[in-house]
Amino acid sequence: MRRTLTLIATTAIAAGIVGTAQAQMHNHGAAPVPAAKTAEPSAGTTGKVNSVDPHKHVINLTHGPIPALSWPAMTMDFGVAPTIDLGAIKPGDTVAFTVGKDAKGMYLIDSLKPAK
Ligand SMILES: [Cu+2]
Repeated sequence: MRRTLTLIATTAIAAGIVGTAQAQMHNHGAAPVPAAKTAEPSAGTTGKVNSVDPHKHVINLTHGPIPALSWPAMTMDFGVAPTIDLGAIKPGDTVAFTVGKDAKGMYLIDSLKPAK
């Protein structure tokens, strides 16, 4: 029962994201990083896949808010860590993912798995 309710809630949230989120211009990658700052833990949420570019290793997601990063829900392109296989990811999939930073301090998806 608890699992069923969670599933319903998750589905409702996902539907809400699709219904309300709009593509936005933003520039997460350009945020200044204080030199003394230590590595942040990855922060995650779920999102719906809009497109996958396996050659550039980029996916476009409509994702939920990520409070740990102070990101609102939005639609955006994400670079994906080279260790992640994008072969099984298709437009329309709902995925759970976490966001970290690469060696240049750019945000990228560092874990990704199907979510229901
Ligand atoms: Cu974003």
